[in-house]
Amino acid sequence: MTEWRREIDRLKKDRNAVILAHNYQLEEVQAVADYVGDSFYLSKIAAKVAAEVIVFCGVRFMAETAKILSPDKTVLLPEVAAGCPLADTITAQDIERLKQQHADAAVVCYINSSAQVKAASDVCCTSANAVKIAGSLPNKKLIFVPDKNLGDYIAKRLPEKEFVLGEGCCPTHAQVTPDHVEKMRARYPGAQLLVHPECCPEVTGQADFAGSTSAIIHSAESSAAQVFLIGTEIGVLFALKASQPHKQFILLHEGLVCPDMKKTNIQSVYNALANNCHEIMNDKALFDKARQSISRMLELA
Ligand code: CIZ
Repeated sequence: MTEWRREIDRLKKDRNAVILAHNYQLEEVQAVADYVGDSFYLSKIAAKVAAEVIVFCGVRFMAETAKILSPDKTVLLPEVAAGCPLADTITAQDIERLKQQHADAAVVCYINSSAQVKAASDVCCTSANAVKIAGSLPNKKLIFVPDKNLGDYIAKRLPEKEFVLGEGCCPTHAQVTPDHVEKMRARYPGAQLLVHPECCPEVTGQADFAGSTSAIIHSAESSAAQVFLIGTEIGVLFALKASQPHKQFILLHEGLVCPDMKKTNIQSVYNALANNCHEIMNDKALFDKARQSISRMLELA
C-alpha cells in the first residue's frame, strides 16, 4: 500500500494532478485523495482547481461534471465501468416529453444524471442544495428527475410548489426498509438515525436527520449523541470515524454498499495517472449546454 501511495504521489507531481474522491469511495482511495466530499463540494473544487489533470474517483457522471466545468483540463475516471444505475433511469428524450406535458414547469435534475439530461434541464442540483435550488426558482411547477425519493423529500419541504417527479431511485439506498429501522432502533435504543434522502420516504420520515453525505457528517459532529445509525453508503463511515473516533457509527443496513463506487481501488488510481486511464473527452456542444444548468446551480446555491 505504501508503495502505491509513493508512486501515486510521484505521478501527481510529475503530471501536476489532483485527486478528487467521493465520500462513497473505498478508504484506501479516500486516503490518497487531495479532496474528499460530496458532489457539490467536488464540483466547486473541479471548477477552480489549478492542476492540469483531475483524477475523479467516483462514478462516470461525476467525472463528466468535472470535465464540463473544466473543459481545458485532463479529467480521468480510473474505472471506465463505474456508472450510476439511478442516472441511467432517465434520458433527454424523457425530459422533452415531460416538458411538452408540463409547459409551465422548470426542470430540475439531480446531479446523478448524464450530460444529455443536464443539457435538457433548466438547473441541476445535488442532495446538499436540492431544497434551496428548487425553492429559489420562480416557477410554481417543477419537474424533478430522476430520483423519486429525493424528489419526495424536496416536495415535502416546499409545499407551495407543485412537483412532477421522475420514477428512478438509487438501488443501494432503496434497499433500506422501515423494518430495518425498527430492528436497529430496538438493538441500539437512543441511537440517532441519520439517513440520506435517497432512502424511501417511510425511512426518511423516521430519521432524526436526513441530508447529503456532508450534511450527515456535520450533523454527527454537532450532536451530543454517542451512537449513530447511518442510512447511507458505507464509505461515509470512514470520514465519520476519522473525525469522531470517540463516537460509534453503525451502518443501518449491510446492503448499503454501492458496487459502482467500489470498483475504484488504489491500483486503478495509480493506473489512471500512469497510463491516462480513462480520459473523459469533451463533447463541446453538449457540454457547453450542460454547463449552463450546473453553473446556474453554483450561482443559486
Ligand atoms: O451529492 C452527492 O454527492 C451524492 C450523490 C450523494 C451525497 O449526498 O453526497
